[in-house]
Amino acid sequence: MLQYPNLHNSLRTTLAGSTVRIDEEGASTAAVKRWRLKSRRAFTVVMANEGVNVGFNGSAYHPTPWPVMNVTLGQIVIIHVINNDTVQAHGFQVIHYFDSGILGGLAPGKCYDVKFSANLAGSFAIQCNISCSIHILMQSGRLNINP
Ligand SMILES: [Cu+2]
Repeated sequence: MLQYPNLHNSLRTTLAGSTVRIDEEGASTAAVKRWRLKSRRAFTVVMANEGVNVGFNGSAYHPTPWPVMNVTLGQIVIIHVINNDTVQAHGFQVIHYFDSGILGGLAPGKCYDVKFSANLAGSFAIQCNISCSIHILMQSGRLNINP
């Protein structure tokens, strides 16, 4: 039974305007359910060998580290990786969180979503982990997980 309809509507409004996700947690019974709110941070990394995005999001034209992604401990992190290079594959690896990298690299024109829960604070390198002609421009990405 809904005892606090105004509170409920307020929560609905809050949820509708944000990017939180609700995860069911633990055992539930007919009477009691526990919910945990997890917020998300989404980023896009474009890999390219021409135009404004050369490297990772134009890392060719920026001082390192680049790009820098800042999140808060406990958030769900989604990195949309897009390879706009028309001729070659590029790698994408996040130290600790995605050590394997995209297997075989990401082929030209392809996309890949890297998703994980930020459960360890620190600063983690993001880099290309396969051989490519602009490899040196793709070694200085950063993911900062802040407490
Ligand atoms: Cu490379």
